[in-house]
Amino acid sequence: MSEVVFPPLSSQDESFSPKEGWSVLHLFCKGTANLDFASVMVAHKSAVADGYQIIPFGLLGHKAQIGFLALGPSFVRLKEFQRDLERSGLSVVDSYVSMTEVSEYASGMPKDRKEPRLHPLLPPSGMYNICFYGMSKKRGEKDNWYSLSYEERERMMFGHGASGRAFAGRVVQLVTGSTGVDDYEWGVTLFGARPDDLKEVVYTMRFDEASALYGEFGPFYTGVIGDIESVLAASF
Ligand code: 76R
Repeated sequence: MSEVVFPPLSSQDESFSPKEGWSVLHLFCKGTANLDFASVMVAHKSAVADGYQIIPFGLLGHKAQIGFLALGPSFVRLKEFQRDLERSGLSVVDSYVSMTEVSEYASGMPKDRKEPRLHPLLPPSGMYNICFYGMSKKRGEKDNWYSLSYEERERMMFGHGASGRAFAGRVVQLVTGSTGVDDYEWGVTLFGARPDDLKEVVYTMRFDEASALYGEFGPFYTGVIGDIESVLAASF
């Protein structure tokens, strides 16, 4: 039998980048006794120098101390960023893997509105409160989103978009697709001008048909975004 030869793992190999959009990794970490701030900063700087966006945030509560939203072309480079953080003495206690996408209900949007969905510039200016959670649409015996017609789903998603737009200037959503790659179907990252904007938008949407009947949610993480030095200083 001939031996299978694997290529070296490389972030330049485009087979590890989505054909459309970016790779996304949310990392939720705690500090270990070996935590080295300088080396976390080098990890951050080196990913940014490679053209990746890294958004650091200090997390509130017991689930984790510091979080990073990392996005860019290659899953390999995101993996290396994770490795660099772990070598710096951070322990990853939770995470989420996803990809940017244009929702099928937004596929009719003009190109200039789709482009920022695929390649967003984050965080949105003035919105430094962040929350994250996984979300799926229910596949129950009675309420099964995936057995509805496209027209019915589209009608509900238009309703969802309309109630979302009432939060223009206060909340921006980043919905990244994760069906088949992580535990939920989407990662929902919300950026809010004020912490209560996050609470209000999620509460309001609980009444949208699409969420009231079909929304299923994972654990929530909430934090505050800042530059890497101040987020480290606030977290440890
Ligand atoms: O992209 C667009 O702006 C078009 C309209 C739109 C789509 C297609 C939109 C707008 N969303 C879309 C898709 Mn949303 N969103 C959530 C949550 O649903 C909940 O109950 C809570 C989680 C919030 C708070 C929120 C906010 N949205 C989606 C999808 C993917 C569905 C699919 O593709 O099948 C999910 C899972 C989801 C969840 N949404 C908006 C908002 C807000 C504030 C808007 C206004 C536009 C914006 O700020 O980007």
